[in-house]
Amino acid sequence: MVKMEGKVMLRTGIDAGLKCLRPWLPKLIFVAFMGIVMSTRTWGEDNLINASKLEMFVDDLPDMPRIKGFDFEHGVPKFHRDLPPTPVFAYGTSKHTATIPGPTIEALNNVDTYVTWQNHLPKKHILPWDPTIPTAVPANKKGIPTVVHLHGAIGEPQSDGHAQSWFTAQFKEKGPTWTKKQYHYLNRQQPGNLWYHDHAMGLTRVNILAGLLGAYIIRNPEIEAPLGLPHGNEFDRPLIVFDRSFRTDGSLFMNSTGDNPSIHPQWQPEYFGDAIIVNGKAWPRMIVRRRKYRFRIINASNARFLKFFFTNGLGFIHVASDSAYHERPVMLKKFLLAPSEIADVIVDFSKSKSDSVILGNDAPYPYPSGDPVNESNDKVMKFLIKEEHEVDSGRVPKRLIKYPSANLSSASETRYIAMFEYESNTGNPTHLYLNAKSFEEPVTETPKVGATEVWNVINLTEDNHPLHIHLGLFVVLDQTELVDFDEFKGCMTKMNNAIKCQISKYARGKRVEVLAHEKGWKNVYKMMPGYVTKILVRFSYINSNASYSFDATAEPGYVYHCHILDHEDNVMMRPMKLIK
Ligand SMILES: *[C@@H]1O[C@H](CO)[C@@H](O)[C@H](O)[C@H]1NC(C)=O
Ligand SMILES: *[C@@H]1O[C@H](CO)[C@@H](O)[C@H](O)[C@H]1NC(C)=O
Ligand SMILES: *[C@@H]1O[C@H](CO)[C@@H](O)[C@H](O)[C@H]1NC(C)=O
Ligand SMILES: *[C@@H]1O[C@H](CO)[C@@H](O)[C@H](O)[C@H]1NC(C)=O
Ligand SMILES: *[C@@H]1O[C@H](CO)[C@@H](O)[C@H](O)[C@H]1NC(C)=O
Ligand SMILES: *[C@@H]1O[C@H](CO)[C@@H](O)[C@H](O)[C@H]1NC(C)=O
Ligand SMILES: CC(=O)N[C@H]1CO[C@H](CO)[C@@H](O)[C@@H]1O
Ligand SMILES: [Cu+2]
Repeated sequence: MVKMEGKVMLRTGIDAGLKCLRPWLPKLIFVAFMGIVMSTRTWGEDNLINASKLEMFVDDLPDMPRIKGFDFEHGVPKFHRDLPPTPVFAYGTSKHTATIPGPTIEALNNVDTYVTWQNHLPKKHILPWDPTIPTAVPANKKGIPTVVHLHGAIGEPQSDGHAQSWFTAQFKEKGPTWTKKQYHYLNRQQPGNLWYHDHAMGLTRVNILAGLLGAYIIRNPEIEAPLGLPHGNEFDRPLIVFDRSFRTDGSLFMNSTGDNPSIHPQWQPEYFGDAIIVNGKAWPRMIVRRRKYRFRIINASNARFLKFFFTNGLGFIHVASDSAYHERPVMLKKFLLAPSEIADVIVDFSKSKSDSVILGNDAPYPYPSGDPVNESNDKVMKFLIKEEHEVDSGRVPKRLIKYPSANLSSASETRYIAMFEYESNTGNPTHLYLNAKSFEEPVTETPKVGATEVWNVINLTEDNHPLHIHLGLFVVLDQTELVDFDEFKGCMTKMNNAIKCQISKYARGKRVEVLAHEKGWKNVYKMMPGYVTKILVRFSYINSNASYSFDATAEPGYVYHCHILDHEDNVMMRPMKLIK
């Protein structure tokens, strides 16, 4: 069942020797299995684990198997030494090798990857979901719809994992835009960090919460090897961070009662778990050598923002953000990661004055105006640093990779994207829309292939929404506070037209600088409440002047959406269709 041609060649990633193998490197083809590890449980609220009773830093940080061809010993997932095994949905190449997060897929620039994503999920979900929000429901009501999106990919629409391209087990039932079984990832884009995850209409938050996510790395040894960054499986590690709550029997807990149950029986506007999980373990520990490491940190939380720092003052050297390298490394003591944002950092443990250090988090939740962190969610993981000093082969060059800078005068179109949140008369959120439009309304964003566009994202809500655009990459130009906000919001609520509401009259408040480590090309960015964020979106490669190697105008097109999964599902998401 598992066909993995090219596995040996893909084994060591950035090996200089890889270069000469490339001409005959075959494509990587494999079948990904989405399955469940144990039986289902009830959705009740009794017997919740108080996560602060779990001792921290007792489990070793796992490294997910890499789809490159070595075996991984694997049992039923346990999120903590003192928790019973947890039923999850997991990706893997077989039921026995499935892990949460799923295996890390390593791809090479210009080497195509073909994946047949098979659905082996059970008939019933292990988490509560809500049929009153626009949701993929198979006609025979049997099986769990799923579809896989490769976040950060510049690829064909047929393999993009459109929310309506879902399918159930054995492809028995399919969503309206389903096109094919075998997805084709072109990997022509710049080297960087992507991740794959479920994207089924109305089920993304629960399918990802259940475990359907994993890392995907595109490498380009010719460009990356000369940088000399720490590399190899020991020193170059994905850290996939998310928060989860558990019952005493080990099962995942998600509230089955909505905060507005007469309208939406289950949906809540944000999921927060009270245990912080890294690579599938709650507050793990990792023994490190006294040298540099590279961590590709993916925030795979539904709604929790994370603000990372080291308790002993150790810094991070940011080398890339989302799927693209920075031009120059950026030194930071602290940084904020929204859901689905990726920080690629170098940490030099030889600079540590102590022999252990905790990676902490102090982002309030919901971000930015929610509760402060407490002593359980203010910690992420612990590093135990070996005593011996050693010669460090890894380095951080002064210059990384330069891509074309944002050129505002090349923009051919200006769009206004307003974020709305609606409330019931009890003041609880009922749904969120982009441009006051449901997902079903006809497509309004139709960029030309190769175009550069200005999108003014107007956040009329109280939350910070991480906006993600499929296919396109963008640069954040500026963030300007809206003055006389209530007046402007009143007009927008009535007319939903930023120009008629004279946005230029209101967008003249405080300007917030874009931080150095967020100035490069991104695919998710935090849209501040009460601000207009101007981004320059590019619908072409940044690493070459070639036009897309696929037909980006094909059906079913793409989407753009808020990456707080609970918002995306209800339905802060709109279609996007490229045109010629
Ligand atoms: C969990 O335990 C901690 C410390 O023992 C306590 O402060 C906290 O209130 C408890 N939380 C709940 C929800 O019971
Ligand atoms: C921290 O907050 C979470 C969620 O609000 C709660 O469940 C947990 O018990 C708190 N922990 C402590 C130690 O107070
Ligand atoms: C579940 O949500 C309901 C409605 O918002 C709330 O009343 C209840 O306290 C929540 N339960 C837990 C365990 O958080
Ligand atoms: C992860 O993303 C969520 C949702 O945007 C965000 O609330 C949380 O702070 C992020 N966590 C980290 C560690 O970046
Ligand atoms: C910016 O775009 C304009 C219009 O396409 C072009 O004339 C100009 O050369 C570009 N500037 C740079 C620095 O690339
Ligand atoms: C793209 O074209 C520009 C202008 O002709 C050139 O300066 C640049 O080097 C090219 N970029 C790549 C990646 O080939
Ligand atoms: C109505 C509303 O949500 N206003 C918020 C807009 O954003 C500012 C800045 O974060 C908040 O202070 C307002 O409460
Ligand atoms: Cu949102």
